[in-house]
Amino acid sequence: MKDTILDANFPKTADGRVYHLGVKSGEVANRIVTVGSISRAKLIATYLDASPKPFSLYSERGFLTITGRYRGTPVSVVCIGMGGPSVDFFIREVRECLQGDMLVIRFGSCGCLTDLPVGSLVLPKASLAVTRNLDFDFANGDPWRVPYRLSKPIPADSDLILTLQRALESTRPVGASGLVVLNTVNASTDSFYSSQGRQTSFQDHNSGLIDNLKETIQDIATLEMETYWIFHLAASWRGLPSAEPALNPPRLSAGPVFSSAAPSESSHADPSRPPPRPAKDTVQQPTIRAAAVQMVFASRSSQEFITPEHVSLLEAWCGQAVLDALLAMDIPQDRLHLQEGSV
Ligand code: R1P
Repeated sequence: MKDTILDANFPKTADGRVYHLGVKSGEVANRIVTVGSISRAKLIATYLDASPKPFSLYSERGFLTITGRYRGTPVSVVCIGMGGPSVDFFIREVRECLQGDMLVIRFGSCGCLTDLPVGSLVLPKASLAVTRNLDFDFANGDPWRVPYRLSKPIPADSDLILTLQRALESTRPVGASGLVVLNTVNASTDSFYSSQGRQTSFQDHNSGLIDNLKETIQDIATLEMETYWIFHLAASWRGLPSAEPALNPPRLSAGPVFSSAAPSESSHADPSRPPPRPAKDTVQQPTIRAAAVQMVFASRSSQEFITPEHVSLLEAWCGQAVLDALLAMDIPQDRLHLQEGSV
């Protein structure tokens, strides 16, 4: 750490750089694709306009942010590494640097529980979390507790999914026959191993986990480690604190605070949850809208694993499609932070 940090609550440098991503206001766009690997981020960045030269910052904590223009529109590619805690840094710190709406597409890899072939592209309609129950006695077994917990699913933004599907079909390379799959459910886990049902030298009590997931979660298809946490934070965010004004004076009529559809009350009613906050009738709050496209790298049923050549083909195809989809999503001018020409 080189710079003095001013605030222990939301640590930032004197010039407003957030502590882990290292970016500040003006260096992140409202339209964002997030990935787990540096090479995937750099590949997507090759599609950005050459001029002006994209801004790039590799933070001391290993987050890479590349912000440029795609066909004239500001877009950011953010590489966050792996797992829910990285998502938490990413969403909260980028949100802190942004005004207006935030559109996030996660472009990542996954394992598949169904018979979809490797190389399939899955756009999950929802995601749930599978987390290790830390109170379970993993060393000795525990008759009183379950070793893994399943959360309620959180839906993706349906407009963003459809836009992404269209973009994938219109950028499909000649001869590429990969499936684009909708209407499945994803599970994001807190381990690549234990909570994904892999058998290792640890006593993980997970031999029945995948069968249990298939039995209890309708339409479950993919396992990875980040999507749920993005959807969860997107759906949990209630806009700016009421003391702060929205980006611009109200222009739109009051509507639902979230664009992501809330889970249906009948299927996910939670009596302990407070009633929804009434929409503010004077200010249209900004939103976080999120979706994901997941490349099936591993089939957990056939044990097949994708080849490096196939990964290259998919990354080139999807990399362009996610940018096209972000561009096709409308964000009103008064809900944009980085305007065209400002990067
Ligand atoms: C595990 O190998 C990693 O790959 C998947 C998982 O979610 C986890 O992050 O995603 P990425 O390909 O985006 O990293």
